[in-house]
Amino acid sequence: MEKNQYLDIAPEVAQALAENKPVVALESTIISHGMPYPQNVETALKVEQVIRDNGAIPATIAIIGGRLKAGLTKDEIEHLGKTGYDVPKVSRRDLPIIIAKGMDGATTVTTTMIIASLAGIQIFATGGIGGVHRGAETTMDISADLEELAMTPVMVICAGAKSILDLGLTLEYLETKGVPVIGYGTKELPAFYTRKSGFGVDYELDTPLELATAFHVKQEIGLKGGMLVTNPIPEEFSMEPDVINKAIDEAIAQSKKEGIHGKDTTPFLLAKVKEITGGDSLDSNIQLVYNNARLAAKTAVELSKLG
Ligand code: PSU
Ligand code: MN
Repeated sequence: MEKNQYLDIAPEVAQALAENKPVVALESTIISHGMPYPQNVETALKVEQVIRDNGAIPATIAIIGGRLKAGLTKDEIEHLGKTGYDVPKVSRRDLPIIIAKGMDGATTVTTTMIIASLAGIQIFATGGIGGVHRGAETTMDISADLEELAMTPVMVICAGAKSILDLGLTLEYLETKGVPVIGYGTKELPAFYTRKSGFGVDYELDTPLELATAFHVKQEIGLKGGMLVTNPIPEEFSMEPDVINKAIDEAIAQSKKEGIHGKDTTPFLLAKVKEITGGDSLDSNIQLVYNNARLAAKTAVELSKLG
C-alpha cells in the first residue's frame, strides 16, 4: 500500500498489515469528548488489550501535531485523555486545516474511517455513531458519519446509535446511501444503552465469519463504502429504557434552551445524559466498547483468512 505523506503507521501496526494479520482501528473522540478523565484513558488502554486478547493488533487513531496516526503510544493516549475537550473534535471538513496548522485532533467515526482506510485497516470498533438528529427536518443536523459510511470501505462495529438521534431517519438515510446495517445476533437495531430500539435492521448475522464474508464480498464486487454492524450491549450492562429515554429528552430540551448547534451538539448531549444518569451510563458505555472490540477483533481474524 502506498504510504500517504501525512500518515504515520505505528511499527507494530505496519508489520501486522504487511503480514496480512488482523488489525482493528479505534477512534479518539470517544477518549477526548466521550468520557471523563481518567476513565477515558483507562478504557482506551484496556480496549487495546481486549483486541490483543482476541487475536488482533489495535490501532488507535488520532491526529498528533498535524500527523495522521494509525496506532498511538500510551503517552499520546494519556495526552488526549487529559486534554479532553481542549483537543479539537475533527470531522472530514476539519481535517485539512488541522493538518495544515500542525495541530492535535480527536478523530470521530468519520475521520477514523478515513485514516484507517489510508493505512489499509478495514475494521473499526467504537461505541456509538453519529446520525440524523431529532428535528433534522428543520436544523439539517446530520452527522458526516453517515456520508463516510457511504464512501469509505471500513466496517464499523458499534452498539447502535443513541436515541439522542432520530433512529428511524438515520436508518432511512443509510438505506438511501446503500450502507448495509447488520444486527449482530439480532433483527432489531440496538440503541447503545439498550438492546432494543423498536426499529428493525436490514439483516441479522450471527458469527464473525459471516460478518467478514459479507464485507469481503462487498469489496470484491467493487461497491464503495462501508458496512455498519450494530452489536447489542450485553444484557447485564444494559440500562432501563425509561431511565435513559427520560435523560435523553431532558438533555435535548436543555440543548435547545442553550442554543447548542453544529459540532457541539453531540458532545453536549452525551455529556448531559451522563450528568443526569450519573455513573451508571458511563459503566454501560465502557462495557459496550469492550464488547464491540471483542467482536471486531474476531471479525478481523476471519477477514485476514479470506485474504
Ligand atoms: N455518539 C456516541 N458517542 C460518541 C460519538 C457519537 O454515542 O462518542 C462521537 C463519535 O466520535 C461520532 C461523533 O463520530 O461523536 C459524531 O459527531 P457529530 O454528530 O457531530 O457528527
Ligand atoms: Mn452535527
